[in-house]
Amino acid sequence: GATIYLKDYTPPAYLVDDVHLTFALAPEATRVRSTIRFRPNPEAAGRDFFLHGEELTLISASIDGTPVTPEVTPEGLTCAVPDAPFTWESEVEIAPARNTALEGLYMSNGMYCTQCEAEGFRKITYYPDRPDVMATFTVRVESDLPVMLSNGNPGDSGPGFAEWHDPWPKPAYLFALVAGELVNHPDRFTTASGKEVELNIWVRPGDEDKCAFGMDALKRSMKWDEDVYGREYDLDIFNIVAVDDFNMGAMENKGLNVFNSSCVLASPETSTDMNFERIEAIIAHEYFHNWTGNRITCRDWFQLCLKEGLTVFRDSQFTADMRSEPVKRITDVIALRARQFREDNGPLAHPVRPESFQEINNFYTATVYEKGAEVIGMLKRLVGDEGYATALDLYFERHDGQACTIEDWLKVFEDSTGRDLTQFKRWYSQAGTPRLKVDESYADGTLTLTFTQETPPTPGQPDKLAQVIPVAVGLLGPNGDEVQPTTLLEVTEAEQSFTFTGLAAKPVPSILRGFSAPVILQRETDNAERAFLLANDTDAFNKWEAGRALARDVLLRMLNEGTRPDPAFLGALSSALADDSLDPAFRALVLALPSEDDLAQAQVDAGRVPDPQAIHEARQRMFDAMADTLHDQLAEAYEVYQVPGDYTPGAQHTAARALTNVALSLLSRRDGGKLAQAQYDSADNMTQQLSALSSLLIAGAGDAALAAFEQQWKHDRLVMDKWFSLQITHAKPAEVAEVTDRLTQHPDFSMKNPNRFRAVFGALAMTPAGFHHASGAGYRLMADWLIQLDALNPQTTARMCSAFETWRRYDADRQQMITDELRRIAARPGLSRDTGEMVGRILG
Ligand code: B3K
Ligand code: ZN
Repeated sequence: GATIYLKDYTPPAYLVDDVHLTFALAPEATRVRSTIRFRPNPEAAGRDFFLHGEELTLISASIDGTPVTPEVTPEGLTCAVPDAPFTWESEVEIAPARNTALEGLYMSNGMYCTQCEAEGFRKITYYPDRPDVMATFTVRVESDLPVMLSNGNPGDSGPGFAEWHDPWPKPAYLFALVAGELVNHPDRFTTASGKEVELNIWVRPGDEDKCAFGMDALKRSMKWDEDVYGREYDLDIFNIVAVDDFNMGAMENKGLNVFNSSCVLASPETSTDMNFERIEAIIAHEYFHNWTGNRITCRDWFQLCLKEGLTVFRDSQFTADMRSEPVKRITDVIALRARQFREDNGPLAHPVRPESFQEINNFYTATVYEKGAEVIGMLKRLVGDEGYATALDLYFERHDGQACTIEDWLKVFEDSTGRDLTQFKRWYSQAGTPRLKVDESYADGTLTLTFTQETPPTPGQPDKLAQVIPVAVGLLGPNGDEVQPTTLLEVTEAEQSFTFTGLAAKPVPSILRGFSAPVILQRETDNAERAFLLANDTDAFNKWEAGRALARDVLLRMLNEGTRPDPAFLGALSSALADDSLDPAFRALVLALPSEDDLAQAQVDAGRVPDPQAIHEARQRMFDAMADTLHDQLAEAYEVYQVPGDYTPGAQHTAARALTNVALSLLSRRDGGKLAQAQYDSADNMTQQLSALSSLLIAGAGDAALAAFEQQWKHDRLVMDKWFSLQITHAKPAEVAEVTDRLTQHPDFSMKNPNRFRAVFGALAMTPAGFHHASGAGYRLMADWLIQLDALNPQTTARMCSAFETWRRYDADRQQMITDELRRIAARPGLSRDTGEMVGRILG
């Protein structure tokens, strides 16, 4: 495919004042009529007129009322046009019922819906489909369906039609249309300045009882954005729609957010605590985009992190405020390491602001989103909370209504704080995770910390320059008291020292508190010191981090030296578990061992070739040792932290359930599943039911419960997704591929529904000992199905190719098997650009 470069950006030849669209909906033959007022862009004089358009049948076109015959290619059309303002009209035909790619206008369970970001609008009509062309939209939808929605405020409506007008200029990627037999959960919100806003969550009949939590999360988000960022909502109505067939989580279309139903529908009976927290975060994320994304959008797709990094950062702040700040930070870092560090360490590594792409949908990545958010967190740490608040006010004031770049974003911080961000900007252009080594020396009351930074080469970037790394440090005295509260060091050089003077004794440093920068910290230390920090650190993140490093070290020694589970580690866990002053959620996190994938990467970092089976077994042995050693404490915690009364999804009850369910999973290794069966039988919410089922599977006593679960929930697609996943993640490594294969033959398996496909093949990819089993059966099965899915849905296929991104970690046999499969995919005739680009990059 053709590669597109950031350096080649040119402004659009023609700008759009306004757009009128009429949709005559029909599954096989929808007619779309557009009337678009163009004017030449003075900044791009003399350039040719081009409209994007793909998979459209052009019926007619005219300019200022005179029919024209444009030159049409598979990518779009060109046409001779006046060098003055003119009105373009066209009519095209499209077939939403045949759109299985779920991009553009498509159908899901009889309902029409759209997904336009990044470049889906060109599958709806001919248009300059680029984010720096912003226009007001007026939309008329015609059908006999009862509910017809689009962006903005409602206009006229009557039998067979509905009109919408969006007064805020927007790029085409924020366009949306929904029509179907939907029912709504209504509510209202009054903004700080007294504007009344009508709120709706639209769902399929039968799902009305799963909207209340999402609605409450929406109202809390609206209030929070007013309180914390001074941002009010700007239309008379805000609609959310739940759709079953959706390629990702949700979409921030102006005034009409479209959600994967898994990211909005919630009820205690069908959703786990984790589902509730995720739904709350995604509702907030999409709502926050109204200012960071919609009112201020991106000039081009290379600037994607401008809206995504900032909006992820904002939704993390929101969750931290709604729930527990330390728990949110720890879980964010676990996810960052699992997804973004993994990406940065492999063939798909790319900068937060990529410089080239073939298919932009392949760059909605952990790097753009999560590292993009980390970069903003660092900026905030460097300029301080007030500096950040002032800069954001200036950003909204200066750039409202514009399509912006990272340069615009950084200039706002430079102008409002006076800080030079030239070096900081490298965080946007250099890929890879910096390794930050720290050496310490102590003499005569002075501690010297010497930092050395180095970022390994990544594809296309052999050499890296030093970055500015904010390092939050605190010092603990030998008795555990804090002798130096958290202070921020700014490491700007390849090697740089800092001193702390006037110390009474050699302290224990706590470095990179709060995970103040997305780097890999390398420090010579021992497990006694790690245990000391786990017991004494006042920084919750580093306290957890010490326990995590301890666990990793102990597991690696079991793997590499054949040692038994370390009693000192078990003792440290026991102390943490016994500490009632600690949040139960924190204790649950301490009891969770590093993942198999984490340990594989740790092996690679230590210069070894990971053995997925051995890693799996070491972890199982450690869990067994925990079950034996901590038995009485676990049994007690299981009793003490049971949540009485009705289910509520708040942080406190969630935390208690997290602890009791970790305890249950460990206890179930020794009681044949007795306790888990009791919990299963009495569960009145999905968190308790699913944890019990998972523990029964751990105990090897889950068959009856699995069958009962299926019987109980076979009518509920979202719950059944869990049922599919759980069987794969709990299968024995040698049986994982077989179980996966068997589940694809289940009557409820469908490739057309991305949630179900991910429930099965995402689970396979996330079960390393099974996926990487020496037989190669996991690889083959994955490749077989990705090839089939690509013909229907390139976007979801391409995303799932990242299952193979770690192939270079493994032994020669596995490398051979994986690359054979990747080449088999690549050789497939008619392979999509999306998958072709991913497979090409992974093979390198
Ligand atoms: N902006 C959308 C993602 C669109 C993905 C296109 N492949 C959701 C979000 O980040 O809020
Ligand atoms: Zn987003």
